[in-house]
Order: sequence, then C-alpha cells, then structure tokens
Amino acid sequence: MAVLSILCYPDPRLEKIAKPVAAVDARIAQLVADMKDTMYDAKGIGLAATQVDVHERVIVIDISEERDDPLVLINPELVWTSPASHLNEEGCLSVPGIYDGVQRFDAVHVRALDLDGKVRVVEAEALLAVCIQHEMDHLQGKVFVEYLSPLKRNRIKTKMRKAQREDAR
Ligand code: K1U
Ligand code: ZN
Repeated sequence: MAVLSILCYPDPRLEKIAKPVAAVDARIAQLVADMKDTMYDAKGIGLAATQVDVHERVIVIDISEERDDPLVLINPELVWTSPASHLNEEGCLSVPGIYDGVQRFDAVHVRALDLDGKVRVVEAEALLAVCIQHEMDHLQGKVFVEYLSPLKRNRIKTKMRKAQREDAR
C-alpha cells in the first residue's frame, strides 16, 4: 500500500494540464493502485493524478457506500452532456474543509480506457456525473474554487495559506 501526498490549493502544480497516457502499462497500473490507496485513505470519492503531482490523464472514483467499487478512467473524454445542469455542493481533497456550490451537467457520457487498455463508455448521472466533471477539471488544471466569485476564492486562498503555514511550524 502506498499513500501519496495530495497537493493543496493554491499550489501552482494543480494548474498543470495533464498529458494523455501513452501506454496502459505496469507503471500506470502502479499509479492507479497508489491513487486508490490515497483516495480511500483520505476518505474521498475521487482523485485525479494531478492532485498527486502526476500530470497524466488518470482518474479514480468510488462513490459506493462499501468503498469497494472503484472506477478507473484513463484518457477520459466527455462525449455527451445533458441539456440540464444543477448547482451541486462540492468538496475537494486539495481544498480541505471548503464546500461550495458548482453548476454541473446532470448527466454525462465519458469515453476512457480501463486498466486493460480497453475503450469503454461510462454513462453517469447524479453524484457520479458530478464527480467525473470535478476530476476532469483537475486534469485541465482547474480546481472547483475557480468557479466561485473572486472574493470567495481569495478568502479561501488566504485561509489555505494560513493553514499551510501553521502546519509547517
Ligand atoms: O477530487 C477530489 O478532490 C475528491 C473529491 C471529489 C468530489 C466530491 C464532491 C463533489 C465532487 C467531487 C472528494 O472526494 S471531496 C470529499 C468527499 O468525500 C465528499 C465531499 C462532498 C460530498 C461528497 C463527498
Ligand atoms: Zn478535487
């Protein structure tokens, strides 16, 4: 088991755009295993490789109550979005303790590779759809607080920097 350290907002490495995975090989299988360990340890429902300072298009998600139904999305691409969208309460392991509303599509279809390198299309709605959109934003270097007003975002930045200074002491 390897729990990786999660970058905290406003770390500039969270703004990097992830590159496509060139080959689904043993290195990617190890990265996925470590990302699952990290997500479960942090009690999150998702994690993008960007958050563990790996800038390749890899996401893990598990929205199950039992925490035993992981979804692995490699090189994910949105192929359909619903006409309807709603404001959903979101959190982020890179912005601990902050929750706020973000407008997201109600449903999405995403095409991705699985760990066997096979193409699959996932049809998602509700929390799974929200989580996929949140994690795909991470791969584009976008953290959910970027959707909030500049006033809220600056307050969050100040709070995070203060918490990081105190943790470093
Ligand atoms: O990417 C991440 O930082 C993980 C994030 C995923 C996420 C949560 C909620 C909405 C969209 C995306 C988390 O897991 S935050 C912690 C958490 O478990 C959680 C927070 C709010 C609602 C449900 C779960
Ligand atoms: Zn996040």
